[in-house]
Amino acid sequence: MQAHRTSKAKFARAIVRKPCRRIVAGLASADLGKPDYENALAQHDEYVAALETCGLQVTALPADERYPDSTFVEDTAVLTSQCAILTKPGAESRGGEVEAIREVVAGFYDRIETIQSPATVEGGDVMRVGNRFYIGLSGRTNGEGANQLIGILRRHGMEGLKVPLNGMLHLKTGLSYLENGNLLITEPFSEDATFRPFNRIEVEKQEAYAANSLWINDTVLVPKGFPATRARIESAGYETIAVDVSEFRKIDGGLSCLSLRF
Ligand code: CIR
Repeated sequence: MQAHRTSKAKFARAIVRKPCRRIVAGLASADLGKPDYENALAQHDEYVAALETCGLQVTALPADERYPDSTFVEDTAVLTSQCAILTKPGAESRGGEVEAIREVVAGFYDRIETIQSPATVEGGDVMRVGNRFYIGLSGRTNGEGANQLIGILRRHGMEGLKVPLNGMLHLKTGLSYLENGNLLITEPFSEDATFRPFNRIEVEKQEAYAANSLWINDTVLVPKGFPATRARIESAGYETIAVDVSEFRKIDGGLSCLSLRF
């Protein structure tokens, strides 16, 4: 693949869901403390404002108290230029979130596909590069899930490629495609031949969280507090907006997880 020849995505819309009070019970891989609900709400507002600054029309769904992690809408669907694919979260407590997003997605897409059990896929494991989708094999996305997703993508004229992960929550925990052939990359992937064709922008170990940055129409949202990564992204020619997502970080959430862009 010639990374620099991939078609450039342009997004017009985003779907987000307000954090619920039960966000304090969200899944967490490390003990970074519980998110503060009020702060999470304020940070979410700031995030939505940043999306709007990038020109997106944002559909904001109400909080859903049934699911503590429901603000991380990215994991519930893979939205492509051809179809929407509803996922099957690997985290049991998150299964019901997909039904809750189906109707919203149906308002924007005619063609809706669904990942079927026992397959599991979470959107955080799916990184789009033009018509190719890199799919992380994680604790949340299994081989059967990747296979089903690849089958669906093929039927719609796109392709998928599996990427084995080693202990990382999601693929996009450690990689973000910034379009124009530029890939933000962390150490576990630096030597991976799969990503050699890209212009790689390395994220230092101590700033690894900032590997989950978000390209939107040529601006890159970067989590607040990671100056080295922000400077590198700016050196690559992008405008950046720093967004404070520290409350979401406590439960392994980042910038990409908080929205579906299309
Ligand atoms: C979870 O463990 O499912 C949530 N606490 C965090 C989900 C983050 N989602 C993402 O990176 N796409």
